[in-house]
Amino acid sequence: MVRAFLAIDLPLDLKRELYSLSKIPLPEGLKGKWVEEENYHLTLHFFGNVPENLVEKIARSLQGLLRGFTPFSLTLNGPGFFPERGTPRVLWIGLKDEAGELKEINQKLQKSLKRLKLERKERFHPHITLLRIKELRDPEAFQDYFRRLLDEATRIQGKTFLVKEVTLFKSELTPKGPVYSPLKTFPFQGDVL
Ligand code: 2AM
Repeated sequence: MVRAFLAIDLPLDLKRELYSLSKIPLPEGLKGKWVEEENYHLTLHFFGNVPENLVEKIARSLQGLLRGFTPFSLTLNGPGFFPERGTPRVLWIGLKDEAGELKEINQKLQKSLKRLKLERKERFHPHITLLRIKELRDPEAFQDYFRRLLDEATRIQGKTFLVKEVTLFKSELTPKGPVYSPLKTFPFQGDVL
């Protein structure tokens, strides 16, 4: 079995900037794990554990659905968290998909998942996970922390980056954290403007 997900990897300088947000100290009563700098990505779909022979099928289908896309840019938006109600579990930075390319990829992906009889996801909210919250004992301290994060993130909000490819990753869970390695990369066609 392979734990697989489809994602957009990010430029190194952007990863460095995102990681700088991790320097804000977590308040007492908020315990979490900041995503490792090299691991930031924008998940397009999490396949979960799939048999090896299905990975090849998925890759062929992705090749087909991603054909025709040309490089496009995305813009960093502000931070947010999931779930919106109740105890926050995941803290992230959102993305503006101004040209609607992510939406289009997602629509094609959902059709392809249906054809492959794989589980689909109704809602797609483009984000880059920053912190996975393990324990939150003081909601007010979280609000303060989040306000500080909103403030700090204005530095990087509005930054754009070019998406030139999409990658099918393998995720291996180790005691030191997840290790992501590319299984297959799908470069977009055409010249970069
Ligand atoms: P995330 O973008 O919200 O962090 C690799 O593990 C990626 O797949 C993670 O970044 C995570 O999404 C997503 N992922 C991991 N486990 C998942 C699950 N059980 N359901 C949905 N997505 C998951």
